[in-house]
Amino acid sequence: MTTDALRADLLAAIDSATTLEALEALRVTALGKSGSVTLFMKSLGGMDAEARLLIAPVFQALREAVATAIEAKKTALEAAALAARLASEQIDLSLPAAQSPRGSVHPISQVMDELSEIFADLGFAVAEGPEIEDDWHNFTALNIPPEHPARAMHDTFYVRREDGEGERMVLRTHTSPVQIRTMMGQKPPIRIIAPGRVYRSDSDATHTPMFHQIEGMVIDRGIHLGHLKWTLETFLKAFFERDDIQLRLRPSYFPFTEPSVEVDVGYSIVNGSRVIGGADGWMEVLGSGMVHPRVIANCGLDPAEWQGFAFGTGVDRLAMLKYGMDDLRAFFDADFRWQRHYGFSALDVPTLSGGVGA
Ligand code: 2NL
Repeated sequence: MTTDALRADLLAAIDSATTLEALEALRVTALGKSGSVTLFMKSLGGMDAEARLLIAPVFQALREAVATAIEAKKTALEAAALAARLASEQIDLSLPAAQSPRGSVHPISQVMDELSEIFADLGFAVAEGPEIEDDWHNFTALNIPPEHPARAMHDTFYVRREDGEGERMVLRTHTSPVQIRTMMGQKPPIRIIAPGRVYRSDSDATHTPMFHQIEGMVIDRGIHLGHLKWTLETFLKAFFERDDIQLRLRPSYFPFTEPSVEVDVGYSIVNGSRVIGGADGWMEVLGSGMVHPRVIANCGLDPAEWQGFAFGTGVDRLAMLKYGMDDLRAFFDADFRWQRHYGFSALDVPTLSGGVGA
């Protein structure tokens, strides 16, 4: 074959290659060790010097033309492959979200956000602390010394360190240690809420080993039961979004408050189930009281100068009451159908102006 014919054949084959693999096979056939172009180059060695001088530039031009054509085709095929991949991986960010699976805000998160919004408006900051606590912050500082019968009431989970060294820790049984840490760490006046996970070794239809609590505390000069009652009434009206909320305060006992007050709220029966508001009966929703002077002293404050009130309640229970769920365990089952039914839109941020749950 003449070099002109070979050149025409190879350039046509290169031009019609559709994949990088086919092009590479062509390169080997032409420019490889025993490729057709290579064989022409090798034949130069058998020529006399005069002929070689004449013919060598022709062969070199052939090799150059084929190599250049392969390189150009390779670049084009690679560009086409990239364009195809980009097209197949394209996401249309303007597609409506309703066409994709949607997440939702869990009712517990929603209620915690509502509570934060309501108490922020009353001047309370949100405080947080560790879920693995030491005995002093969870019990002793709260006027629950070792051997106190209230410790048995708490069904505590104990955490032993692997190395067996140091103090035995507990999973906090309430969020009160957060208030203890706040009193130790900053000067009054203090107005905080402490929402979060708490743990008790208890499990049945109405108890889960992990649940959510919110506590609130005010420490200032001249604080009395009247401040407590007004705050709880204002909070409950905002949370349940109605004005006909009736409170009944009953004397009670907690080691960390004196006096201690249990708060019942009036409910009415609507379509056979209890709804907060009205006065068909009373339901217990909060525990509270005046912070025990010994707790204030344990945190390094003078109880003659500083007084306070505190309260606590279950977030899961508040959510069930407000949004009409009847089984606590469904909260933690991660059942997508339940979450879709009871969940909230991520864009539905609670605001006082919108009615908190709106
Ligand atoms: C309930 C009752 C309550 C408190 C929590 C508290 C915290 C400190 C000092 C005094 Cl640091 N008290 N918290 C007070 C009364 C009741 O919770 O039934 N919780 C679910």
